[in-house]
This record gives sequence, C-alpha cells and structure tokens, in this order.
Amino acid sequence: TDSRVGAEPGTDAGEIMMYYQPQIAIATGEVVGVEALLRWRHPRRGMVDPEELIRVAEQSAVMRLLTRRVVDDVVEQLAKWSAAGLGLRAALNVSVRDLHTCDIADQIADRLARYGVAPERLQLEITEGALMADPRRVLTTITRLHRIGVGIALDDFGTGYSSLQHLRRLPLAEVKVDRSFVLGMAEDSDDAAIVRSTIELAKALGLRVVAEGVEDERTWRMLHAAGCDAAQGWFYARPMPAEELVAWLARYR
Ligand code: G
Ligand code: G
Ligand code: NA
Ligand code: MN
Repeated sequence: TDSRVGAEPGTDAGEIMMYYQPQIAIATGEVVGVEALLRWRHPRRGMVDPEELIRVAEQSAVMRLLTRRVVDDVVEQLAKWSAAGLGLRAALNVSVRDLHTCDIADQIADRLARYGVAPERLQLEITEGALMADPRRVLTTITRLHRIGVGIALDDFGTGYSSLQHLRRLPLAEVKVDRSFVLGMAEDSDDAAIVRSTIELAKALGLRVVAEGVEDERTWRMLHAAGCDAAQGWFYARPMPAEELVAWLARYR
C-alpha cells in the first residue's frame, strides 16, 4: 500500500506508519500483545507524535481516513504475524469522532473477515474523553464491536470525568491505568495508592488491568505485588516499527 499522505504534487508530506509497543504479562514475563501507535515521519521535523497530527485531523474529514488507514494497517499486520506463527494481540487507539458512527465497527468487521484475522486478536483502546461527547452513540458502536468479538479497553483510566460510570455501563475487557499515575508511583505514595486501588477495582469487576508508562524495575515490582495483569513501558521496550518488533521478540525470548 502507498503509505504517503498529502497528495499535492510536488510536496512531500512525509509518511504515516504504525509503531508497536509490547505488552508483557507481569506474572509470567510473556509478551501478550502490542499497542499500535501512530507515527508521522515529517520530511523536515522528523518523527512527529500523533497527538498533534490527531488534533489537526479531527478538525476535518482527514481523521476518518487516518483511522481507516490505521485499522487496515493493524489488521494486515496481525495477519502477517499470524502467518509467521506469532500469536500476538494488537490494540489500536480510537479517537472521539471515530465512535460517533458505526462505520468503524463495519470497517473492522470487514477487514477482519478479509484478512482472516480472529476478532479476539484485536482490541480497541478508547479514552474517557472520547466517551463524553455523545455517550449513547458511542455505546452503540462499542456494543457492536463487543458483539463482533473485539475487546474494548478503557484507556487513560483515572484522568476522565466519570470513569466509574463507564466501568458500569460499557462492555469492557480491560482497564489501562494512566501513565501519569504509573510514572510517579515509585516515588509518590498517593500515585501508588491510586494505582493499587485501580487494580483492585478492575479485578473486582472481572476486568484485565494493564499499566502503561513502566520505566523502571521498582515500578514493575510494585505492579507485580499489586496483582496487575500486564504492563508496557520503556523498561521493556519503546514503541517500534513492525520489523524491529520481530527482532526484539527473538531477543526477548
Ligand atoms: O504514541 P504516544 O506515542 O505519543 O501517543 C500519543 C497519543 O496519541 C496517545 O494518547 C495515543 O492514544 C494517541 N494515539 C496513538 N496512535 C493513535 C491512533 O492510531 N489513533 C488515535 N486516534 N490516537 C492515537
Ligand atoms: O494511548 P496512550 O496515551 O495511553 O498512549 C501511550 C503513550 O505512552 C504513547 O505516547 C507512548 O509512546 C507513551 N509511552 C509508552 N511507554 C512509555 C513510558 O515508559 N514512559 C513514557 N513517559 N511514555 C511512554
Ligand atoms: Na492507548
Ligand atoms: Mn493510555
């Protein structure tokens, strides 16, 4: 596929691509999945993080194209990994606008069927902010994805306005503890208390809980002691291109 964005002749808008960050089961050390993270390689500015790109894209119809592209890339990548004997699960992020129509559910169902990828291999990470705008329509889309068999993770847990309501109402498989709490938990006892309580709450509700932003061994050990299921962060690996991930996995084993 042509990975270029920006079709104006004579201009080079650079390329967008997916990076993948491993998620590790804390009890076993096993790699259980990856989070797909969008990157934009700009001709002059180098690698640009997605936040800026998404903020701009969301002002227009570009966001829809971007999300289509992300879904295509990730599902195709899952098929490739599967063919190579790698039983990875991949989580992709969706933005506010994406969930306001059922298009994304249809597109995901279509792609999974086309590439022969089991729905269980795919997970969607939604942020609490995304849920605010139009809760009923968002719930319809999420329920549809849940019925297809795609797991739903509540991202950046603890940073939104009505987290607990979401836990009650949405068909969730997983909660992600926001990195702002995880980053400080080894030094700050309040952060540590918030992380521990979130883990306990998630477990009590029968949800898988994943910590993001694990940068050191001490944090990893604290999460282990608190019963967190899985973690991702620079302590294990930074987000990386798909080809690098295969080499990383070979070294990791
Ligand atoms: O990737 P970090 O590496 O900088 O990601 C920054 C933010 O951008 C995160 O909050 C993440 O959820 C979001 N993000 C990353 N990739 C995507 C994507 O493909 N789509 C959407 N909507 N958000 C993404
Ligand atoms: O979707 P979300 O905002 O949760 O995306 C995760 C973000 O966290 C991405 O921007 C990713 O690059 C970043 N990230 C992943 N691991 C670490 C880490 O160990 N430390 C920090 N500071 N950021 C991380
Ligand atoms: Na995320
Ligand atoms: Mn997050």
